[in-house]
Order: sequence, then C-alpha cells, then structure tokens
Amino acid sequence: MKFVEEIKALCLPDKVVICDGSVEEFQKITEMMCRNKSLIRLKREGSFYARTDPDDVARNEECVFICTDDEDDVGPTNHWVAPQEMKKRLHQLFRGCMKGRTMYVIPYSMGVIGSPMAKYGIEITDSPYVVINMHIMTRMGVAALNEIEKGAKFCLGVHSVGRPLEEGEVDVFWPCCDEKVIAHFPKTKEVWSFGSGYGGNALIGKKCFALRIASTMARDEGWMAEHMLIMGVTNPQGVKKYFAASFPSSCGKTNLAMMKSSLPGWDVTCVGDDIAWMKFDEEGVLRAINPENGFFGVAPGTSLKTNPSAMRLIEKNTIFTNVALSDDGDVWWEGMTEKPPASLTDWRGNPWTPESHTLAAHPNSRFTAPVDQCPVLDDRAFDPEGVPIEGIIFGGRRSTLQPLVVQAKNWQQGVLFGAGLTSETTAAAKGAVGQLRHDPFAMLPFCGYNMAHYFSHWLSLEKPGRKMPQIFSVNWFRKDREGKFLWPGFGENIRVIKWMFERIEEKVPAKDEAIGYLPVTLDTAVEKLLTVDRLGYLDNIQQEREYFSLFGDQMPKELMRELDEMEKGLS
Ligand code: SAT
Ligand code: MN
Repeated sequence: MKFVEEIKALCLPDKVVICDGSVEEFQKITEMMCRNKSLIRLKREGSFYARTDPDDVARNEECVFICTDDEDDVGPTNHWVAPQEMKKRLHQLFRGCMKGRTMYVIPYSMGVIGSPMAKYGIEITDSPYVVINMHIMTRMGVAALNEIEKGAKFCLGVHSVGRPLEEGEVDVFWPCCDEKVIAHFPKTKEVWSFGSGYGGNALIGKKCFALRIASTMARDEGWMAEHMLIMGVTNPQGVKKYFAASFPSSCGKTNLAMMKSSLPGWDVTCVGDDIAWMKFDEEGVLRAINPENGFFGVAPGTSLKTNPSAMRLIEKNTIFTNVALSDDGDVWWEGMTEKPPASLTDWRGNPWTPESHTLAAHPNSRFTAPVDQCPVLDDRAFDPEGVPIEGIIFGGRRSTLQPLVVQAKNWQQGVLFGAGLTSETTAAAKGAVGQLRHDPFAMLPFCGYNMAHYFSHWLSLEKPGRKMPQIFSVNWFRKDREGKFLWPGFGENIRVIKWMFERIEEKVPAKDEAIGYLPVTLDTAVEKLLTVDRLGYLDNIQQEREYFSLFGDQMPKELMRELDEMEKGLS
C-alpha cells in the first residue's frame, strides 16, 4: 500500500507492523506494554489497567476541525480550516513524529464484515494502547484487510501521540503532546489526529469515522449516522420493538441500553450503546446496525445496582482507563460500592483513602469491553441487515423544565425535539461541567457538516411509503428545589419505555399538549414530571429561536414554523 510508505516516510517510525487482529497479537502488545509499565495486568481474567497523562483525559472539542473547500459546508458549530492549509500544518506536525516508535497499521471494519451497511477503515497509529482498544472496539485484522484489498472503499486515519523518542530516551507511561489537532477531510475520507491518545480523540473508528465522516456519507447517500444506542424491548406477550436513543456523552446511554427492567415481563436487550447507522430498506423500514464491536463505557456510577449487566460485561477481557486501582490488583470507582475500600491508588497514581478530598477515579474514566460479552446482548445484534427501528428517543440532562417524556405529534415536530436538544455538560469533554448547552441530536461535537443542513437531511427522510418511527423526548434528570432527582431512573425507566411502546401500538391514551403528547398518568408520584411549565416553555422557545438564528437562512423554515406553532399553542 503506497500510502503506508508515504506516511512512514513522513513520520519516520523505527518500524512498521501490519496488524492481523489475532489473539496472539493482542497478547504480544499487552505483554510489551506491561513490561514497559504503560499497562498493568489486573487480577480479572484477561484484563488490564492504563493510566493517562492527567491532561489527556477526555475528548478535546476545541481541537476538532472539519476541512472542506467551502466554509459554509461545516457551519457555525464546527471549526473550519481549508484543506490545503490544514495539510500543511499536519505535515509539519507529523514530520518525524514517530521517531523511536512503532507504526501500527490497523485495517478494520465498522459493522459485521460483509454486511451491506459495514464500512472499512485503516488506522495508522504509534500508540499500542490504541491498537489494543481497536482490537476490542472494531473488527480489525486480516478479514477487514481482505475486503479493502478486494476494492472496498475505506476511511484513512493517521494518528500520532506526537511525542517522538530520541535515541536511548526512556518513554513516559502515557506519551502525548500539548498541541492537539484532530482534522477531518470528508471529501477524501481522511482523519489526521495528533497529540492525544485518549478515547474518541485517538480511536479513529469511533467518533471521527463512524460519526463525523460517516455523517457526511449518510447525507450524500440518504442514510443516518447517529450518536445513538440501540435497544430491543420485549413486552410480556413476547412482542419486540427496537428503539434508538440519542443522549450526549455521559448521560446514561450505556445504562439505558443494558437496563434491568423493574417491570415483570418486560425485557431489554442491547444492540449498541453509542453509535447507530440507520437506513430505510426497500419495504420502508428503518434498519439500524451498531458499527462498533465493543463498549467504551463511563466507569463511575456503574454498579450492581445501576447496571448489573455492565458489571458482568466487564468481568473479563476488559481494559480499564483512569479508574482507581485496589491493593489486590483490581479496580474501583466512585459509585461501584457504597463503601469505598480502605485504601486505593487513584487515577493519578497517588495513594488514596476515603478521607482523601479528591476523586479516586477520573469522572471520565472508562472500560473497553467486547460487545459479545454483554449478558443481555440482543439475539440480532450482529444481524448484517440491521434491526427495525420503531421508536427514536432524544434525551438530555436537564434539571428543570423538560418533562419526563413527550411524544412528537409527527416527524417534523420530532425533528424539532432533536434540533432543540439541550443538556448540561459532562466530563466526557474537556471544559466546565454542568453548564446548559444546545446539543442538537447529541451530535454537536460529532456532526461532520453544517448542522442546519443536517436538520434538513432529517426532515427529508420522511417519504411516502416509509414507516416513520415515532419520536419521543425524555428527561431522567429533573431535580427538585433541594437538588434531588425527581425520577429514580435506571431500571424504572422501563415504565417510560413501556408507555412509548404502547403509544407506538396505539394502545394507550395521551394528553394532547402544544409541546406534544404526554402520558395521562404514569403514576401519581411523577405528576410533577408530566406537567407543562407553560411560561418556562415560552422562555425556552425564545432561547431556541436565538440559537437557531446562528444558522441564518440555512435554518430549515419547516422547523421555525413548527416552533411558531408550538408557541401559539402555549400562549
Ligand atoms: O471519548 S469518546 O468520544 O469515545 C466517548 C464519548 O464522549 O462519547
Ligand atoms: Mn458517545
């Protein structure tokens, strides 16, 4: 492959390894990393622990660029740089950046190899941590390479931690660089990522390819690449429906996708927890696949109470990053047990006791675990044709206003639900936590093109003959005046899902409000969560209008009219 030679000549690694995706390869790399102390073997079967540089702990949205010929193509919510200018900068950054390191070439597939919805990628990286994570998160190795060699198109990702080693220099445990750039070139399907080794910054298959680049492909080809979990829900009669749900990072997607239902006879099965690729088939049914092969889940807050399935999922063959290490070689994080262990080593590598005033695990600490270990994996999780989606859910983290659940009256109003999604920020991205921000479709950091064009794309999906899914918005995070959550969440969320399920079946009544359909009653304790704060909503509509004005005349008129309608209905 000529481009491998070119990248080698630019980055000047000591050696090049073409990855085959084998178990032996995974073992060899983990052994090498344990020897050089960048990885610790845990007492859990086949599991490892990595600790990052304290400044490289989350996605860095400020450093993400979309490079297109026309600035208008990326819109006001993305950072734009002209392709030639960015390439110039990248060539400077990448020149000699892999000196003293090994350059790994990772062929991989997003989606089951051979599936009509699968897409291929090649990631070139100097981070062995990335290689072992890609082993779990994607289908990587020989089979993917065969498809590419047979002529399948692929997304090229070039990644470096940005820290060349001088002759004889001893490596640090987590190499990275202060200067970070994650540049996307939708036209040529390329991603260049420099300076960070963490999560979505470095595992190119995930947010860079499966969302940013794939969203532009989806726009051009009439499908959808979304920041959504996929779950199956079965009722006591054995009827199953699939839902896709979009929440910003660190708002409980993994917990919802693997929920242990509190209602007897109702069951949830998991297809995916982060990304959905969806396409209407010839019968007009929306089919979804999870392009990933692993979970990169938030550890803190995960426990036998909140997510027993995730706790079983991570019992073996899991990489833990930035959690705390227990004295007997296992892991711990805030929320895992009611009482913390008497002593730990925290995510920075310092001794920690319950008296310490710091967190033992970083709030964005993660586990990387194989999808097929999920104890509630859906029996069609690997169906190459995808599963049929009947409901789409939008959710944010909002301590006020947004009711527990609302059903859109039609597709267009549903698109407005997505476009108006607003959520309090979390530790998944660098920056302040808890600040309310607009995050349309939970895609603000992940939409690879102009968000207004993305809204239009969503509107254009409704066509005669298509079975349009019902759209809902939810909010598990409303708080009372004392700051206590009003809704128990987790397994109890099934009660809300049940309402949606039965609304899709047209079996239960609803209150017809200007903002959509609401449950007549779920139970008396939640009445507060189902009332419409009219004045609050009117104020919210003003804020949405202001936000949408950012997109100027690119903003689809249909959505503005939908907003006007809602306002009229509330006044
Ligand atoms: O770091 S990731 O982007 O992979 C996780 C997330 O923010 O959803
Ligand atoms: Mn995510």
